[in-house]
Amino acid sequence: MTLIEIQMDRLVGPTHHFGGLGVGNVASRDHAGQVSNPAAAAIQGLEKMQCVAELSVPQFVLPPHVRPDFAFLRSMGFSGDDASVLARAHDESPWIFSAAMSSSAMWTANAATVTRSSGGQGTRGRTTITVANLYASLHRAIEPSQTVDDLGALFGDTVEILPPLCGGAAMRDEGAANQMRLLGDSMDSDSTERAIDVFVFGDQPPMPNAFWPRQTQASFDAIARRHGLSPSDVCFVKQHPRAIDAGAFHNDVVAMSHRNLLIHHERAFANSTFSMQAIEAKFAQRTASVLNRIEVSESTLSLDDAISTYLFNSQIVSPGNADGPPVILCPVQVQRHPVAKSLVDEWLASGVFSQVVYVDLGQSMAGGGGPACLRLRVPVDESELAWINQRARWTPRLHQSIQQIIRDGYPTSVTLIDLASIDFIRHIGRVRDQIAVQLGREIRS
Ligand code: SUG
Repeated sequence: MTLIEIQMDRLVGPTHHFGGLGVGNVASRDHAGQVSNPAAAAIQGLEKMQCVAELSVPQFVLPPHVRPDFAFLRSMGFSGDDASVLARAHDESPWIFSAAMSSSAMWTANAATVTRSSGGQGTRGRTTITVANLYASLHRAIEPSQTVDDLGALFGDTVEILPPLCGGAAMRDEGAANQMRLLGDSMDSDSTERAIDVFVFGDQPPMPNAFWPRQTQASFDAIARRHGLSPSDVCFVKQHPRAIDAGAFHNDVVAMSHRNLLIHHERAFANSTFSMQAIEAKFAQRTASVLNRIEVSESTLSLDDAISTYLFNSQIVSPGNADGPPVILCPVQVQRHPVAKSLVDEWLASGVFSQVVYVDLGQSMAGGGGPACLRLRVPVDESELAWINQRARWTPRLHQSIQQIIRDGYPTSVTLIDLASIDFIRHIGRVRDQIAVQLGREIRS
């Protein structure tokens, strides 16, 4: 039985703004303080979901997180009624204010690490999810509790959802953005897919000079253990410190994978030759098949150009209605870059992909998030698929209703000062709730 890989995207929220908050994220830094367009951002994300769903890939939608996080603001010492909390936080600590307003949960690849274990400890053959703690940055560290609720509402008991790792900075974890699940063609005797999970961390020496690595080896070690993964099914690989320094704050900025395909930049990994041999050997041993690994050299596409185009953050999906090679969804920035585009053309010509779709995600890209950042992949079997909350599944009808809510209620321009208005916050709170209702969620007052 082949598993189906559902795609799960969280809709961009109405407080989407350019706070410059992303640690080691050059796009986020370079756009700090610019005027954002939440309506355009949300429509761009929705249109990407449409593209995926029209390839007959099950696409699910999560509602934006509730923002601002008033409980967080109060815990930071801003007291009084909601209007005073807003005003004080905005005036006294724009950084904390911006974090409490952030729509960063839209980058769903960071929501969790997802495995389908062939190991022991009662998790065999079951999809297991650890919600990421996102401890590396303030605005993202406030995401996990709502994410736990959202995943529970979406999946019920269909998958096992584990709480974020505790342990503070030593256990900082950014989820599937640093995980590559590689799949062989064959199955085990009990119909479990043969797969290995590659976990990519950044915190061991030699360390980057400019930026703090966001993922620790210890966190992935713990996740592999709690998910019951057997050592023969996992590889731990270190990010290249120069990649982190150039702005590859997550592995999925310099490497992409889908089933038995791994495409990466020459400078994605430390000790690259050794690490890649280890992955290939483990993949061959575990899956009895050969990994299709494509390395893009620095002389072909520099690390800086890889990061500015987000080529490696393209989203790869296998259409549900056709056999054959997968489809690649690339940011339009790839199409505009002659070398990056010629690489995609080469991969199309050689049959690595059957089709390319260029997507305009300008608003998300300005915060450092491309197509792959916006989705979490979750493998499920057919009966499990039927148990997922179908109200949250993308359909043309859901698209229409959400699009209408965005057009009627989302702002088209936002800077930090706009977010300090209590009337504005009450308005966008109602708009966010309308979306949640469309997705089958109950609204708590
Ligand atoms: O964590 N940007 C996100 C981008 C996450 C991209 N995800 C993956 N690569 N999978 C981050 O840095 C920007 C927020 C701001 O600038 O206000 C931000 O959080």
